[in-house]
Amino acid sequence: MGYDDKNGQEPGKHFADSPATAGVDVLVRAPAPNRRSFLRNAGLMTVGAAVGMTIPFHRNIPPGFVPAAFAQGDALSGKDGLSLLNDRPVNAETPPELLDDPITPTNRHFIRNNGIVPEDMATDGWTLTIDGLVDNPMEMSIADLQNQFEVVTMALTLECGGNGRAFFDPPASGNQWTYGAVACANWTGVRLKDVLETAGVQDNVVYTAHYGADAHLSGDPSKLPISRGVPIAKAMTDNVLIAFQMNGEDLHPMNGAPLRLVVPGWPGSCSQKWLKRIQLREVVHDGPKMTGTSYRVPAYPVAPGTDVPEEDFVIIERMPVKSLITFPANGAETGTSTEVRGHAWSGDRSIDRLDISIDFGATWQSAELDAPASDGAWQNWRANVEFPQPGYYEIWARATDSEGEMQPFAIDWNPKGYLNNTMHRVGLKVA
Ligand SMILES: Nc1nc2c(c(=O)[nH]1)N[C@H]1C(S)=C(S)[C@@H](COP(=O)(O)O)O[C@H]1N2
Ligand SMILES: [Mo]
Repeated sequence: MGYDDKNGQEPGKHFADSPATAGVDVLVRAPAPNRRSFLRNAGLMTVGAAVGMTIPFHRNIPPGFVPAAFAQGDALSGKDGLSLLNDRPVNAETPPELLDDPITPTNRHFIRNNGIVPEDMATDGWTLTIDGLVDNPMEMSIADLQNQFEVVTMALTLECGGNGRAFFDPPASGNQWTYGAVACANWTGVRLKDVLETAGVQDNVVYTAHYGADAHLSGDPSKLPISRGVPIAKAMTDNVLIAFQMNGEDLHPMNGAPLRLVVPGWPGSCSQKWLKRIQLREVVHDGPKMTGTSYRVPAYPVAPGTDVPEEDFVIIERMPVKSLITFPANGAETGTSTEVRGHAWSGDRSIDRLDISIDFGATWQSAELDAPASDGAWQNWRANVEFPQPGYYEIWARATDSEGEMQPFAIDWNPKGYLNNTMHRVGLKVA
């Protein structure tokens, strides 16, 4: 489980701030010959394609090793302003103010990898297998999926189960996500439900098991980095997609090209990237990161720092009600009135109201709230606020969902640092 906790990041480091990488072409850069340079995580095919040349001795290159000349930056190529939390595996989040768009552009969609990205992400020749407890096991190309099933486009929110972990006290090990392991892109694909219905779901099925083409960090081909699943009832809902496009283009290599699952409203880990196989099972899936304490929380509230026995952990299903302020940015200077805006979401539910406070929670005003662009999309909101006089203010945002659940002020602590849905606060200097 050591890899699970791997955490060699530089908190808060802004990728775009690095003079070694900003706007510089991958080929002309000579990276510092340190260990990190040799351990960058990117597929050789990706690198090969990026530089347009073959690597004659490629067979000798160990798994996970990326040629030094191409080391830095390729993992985040095509991404804009993301903060790199870890480079092996690649984990990068988006500062809240860069998540301001109603639909998240691909270049601002976070990246959460558990292993080494596949070397071959070509659409041609990619197959998806549906097997296990089905009447007709299937193996389909991406073209087969497109031809045999209705193709739909939906805006869907993906949030990592560990988003907000950085604020746990005592701290929880793992990627120190702050706010930005969440996004809502337009995904195009076919409904998982339609595919499973064609395969014929047998009566005794309880759970799915998802398999991707990425490799374990150790390079050991007998190990998988992650293989999770969902209860069959969730898999059969209308907004779970097998997606081959993101915002109208091929999937970004780091977001699962050429094929992935998108399971909105549940921990992002359910949304297998580089999807190769879905197996239906008569028992809850037990793949890597399904068991133990991975993506699980204690079945009951615990005091911060409690040592909870493993058998008392339960699998996280829907993600809780949450919101984000995307404008103004934390620390911004404004005049005595400003627009405030952001997004709100709640797994498998809709948002009923979004309130904001400028006086540390004493009084609240409700924001204008849009309907979701589709079932499973976050909801955009905005409000105009007036400040009585210049000075330091905080804007707090608090969403309430369709079941009346409201964001808390304090973290509901759990050992692995999941599900932090506390209110987002933005500090402003009002001039
Ligand atoms: N094959 C595979 N799928 C995966 C992962 C992974 O490491 N490998 N990470 C999961 C996790 S933990 C999250 S939060 C989401 C992140 O999706 P993104 O990188 O497109 O933002 O992908 C999920 N799917
Ligand atoms: Mo995640």
